[in-house]
This record gives sequence, structure tokens and C-alpha cells, in this order.
Amino acid sequence: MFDTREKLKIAVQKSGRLSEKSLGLLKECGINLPGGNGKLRTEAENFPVEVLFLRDDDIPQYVEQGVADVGILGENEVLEKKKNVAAVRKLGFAGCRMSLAIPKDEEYTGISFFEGKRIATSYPAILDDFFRRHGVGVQIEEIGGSVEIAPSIGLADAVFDIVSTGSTLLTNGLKAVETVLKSEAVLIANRKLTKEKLDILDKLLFRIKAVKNASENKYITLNAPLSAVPAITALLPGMKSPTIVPLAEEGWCGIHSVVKEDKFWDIIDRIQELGAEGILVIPIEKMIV
Ligand code: PRT
Ligand code: ZN
Repeated sequence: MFDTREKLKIAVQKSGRLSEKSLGLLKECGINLPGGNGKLRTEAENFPVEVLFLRDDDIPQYVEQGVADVGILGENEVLEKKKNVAAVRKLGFAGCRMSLAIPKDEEYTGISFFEGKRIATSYPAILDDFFRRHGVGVQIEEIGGSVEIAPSIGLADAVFDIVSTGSTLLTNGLKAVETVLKSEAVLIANRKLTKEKLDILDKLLFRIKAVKNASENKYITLNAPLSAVPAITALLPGMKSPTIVPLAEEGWCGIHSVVKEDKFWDIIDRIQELGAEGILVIPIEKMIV
């Protein structure tokens, strides 16, 4: 398939919240990576890629320098590091927000609340940009981790950190008061990839799209009275248009289509009201559109 000796070098997080999902995505794209914990690099057997396992903090720099060609990491880390890399595609996992939080008993009065305050964070660049944009002067205390304990030990008045469920803030007596940004995993790329590497990246992106489409859609089949077909097909646009097949029973047909996961329950309710019966919903393995 590839008449090339070049391999696309993909940086993924070595161990952390992104590791499993990043490797899982490559696997779903049909890329077989020989396993083995503790490895620093591995080459796929059936696709021209090599995977480098790195700390997520280092990935933007390595991609900028071309040590890796592409990388998978959180948008928050890309924004913080301010490296010259291309953000190619959002990947839909590791969703979180980055928020400002203050002790739960304090009254929050808006962004000016932070004027002159000390804020602990591991993301000083994003925070500095935010307060500059709002014209609020703050003192940023950069710390490497366990940001949430900073107020209780007297290091800071507030924190700026990643929030997912909110339970870390809660158990540390803090409340989130401002969302500064939302983040999810993204694929970034070096800006000067060779034509051969760009071709491999295109193939990879094509596969990622098929995997994502599949996970965001369901295949649906149902039986309907012929009189209800126009109304039902209007609700089930499908990939091009729904497939309609005759049934042995007169006056009825089968309808096959694809529905978006997020609209799914709403559509089921409405087609049932229109007389649909025998509804089957089937997961899609890959979806090429
Ligand atoms: O070792 P390395 O440097 O590679 O990893 P890391 O420790 O820097 O990162 P890691 O593995 O913790 O997170 C990697 C990425 O996952 C982050 O950059 C985010 O893009 C994303 N992500 C998604 C999260 C969270 N959700 C998350 N909840 N990263 C961190 N957290 C932490 C947060 O810092 C806080 O301590 O979880 C806590 C809050 O969680 P809740 O659920 O209590 O609100
Ligand atoms: Zn990190």
C-alpha cells in the first residue's frame, strides 16, 4: 500500500490519562503495535508509523522540532506550551475544563475579584493570557502539581486547574467560579512534514474519521406502514437517504438508516409515534462517508 520507507512518528503520552485512549484509537484505526510496558518506542507491523512514548509536557516541543511528526495530547498542554505546531484534529476524549476556583465560603464578585490575588497553577501562560485579556492584575504562583491544596497551606488565594468531575475541588473546600477554557485531546503536527509523511498522515486521519463517525452514529432498522414512510424518512436522513425494503406483509416496509448518537432517543420516540415497529439499533464498527 505504501511505497515508502518513511514512517510517521507519533508521540503519545507514556503513562497518564491520555495513554490508554490514545493507543486505543490507533488500534481502532487498525494499527497493530507490539505491546510491552516500559517501552520508549514501538513500530507498527502493518502501517508506516512509529510510536514514541513521552511525557505530555514534552510533546509540543518535540513536534515543533520534528523529533516526532505528530502528537496526541490535551489542548490545554498545546496552548500552554505555545509551540509552533499545527492543531490538526480534535479527538473527542479526555474532555475537561480549566477553571479558576476559590475557597467555597468566599463570595465571588466577578473577574475583578482576582485583582491583586495570588493564584496557584501549573498553567501560568494560559492564566496570564486570560487576565491580560481582562485587564486584571494577578500574581501567579507556578507549581508542578497538587495545585488544589495551595489555598489551605497559605500559598495562594485561588487556584487555576483542570476540572473534570469537580470532586477534587470539593474535597479541598474550593468552588469553581470561572471557566477559562474547555479542552479535549487533539492531534498536533509538525508544520514542515515531507510529502510522504503527509500522505501517511492523511491515511491516518481518514481512519480516525471513520472510527469517530462510527462511534457517533448508530445503524437503525425498523418496520413501518407505507403511509408513514415520508414522515419517518424525514426524521432519518441516513448517509445519503434511508434504504427502504419491501416486507412480505402488504402495506408495510422495512427502513434502514443511520442516526446520530446524540439525537437517537428523541428520534426513536418520534418514529414510534408515527407507527414504527420492530426497531433494531446496531453499533457501527467503521463508517466511511
Ligand atoms: O506525566 P505526564 O506529564 O505525561 O502527565 P500529567 O500528569 O501532566 O497529565 P495527566 O495524565 O494527569 O493528564 C493528561 C491530560 O488529560 C491533561 O493535560 C488534560 O488534557 C486531560 N485531563 C482530563 C485531565 C483531567 N481530565 C483531570 N481531571 N488532566 C488532569 N485532571 C486532574 C486535575 O489536574 C485535577 O487534579 O484531575 C483532577 C480533577 O479531576 P476531578 O474529576 O476531581 O474534577
Ligand atoms: Zn504533563
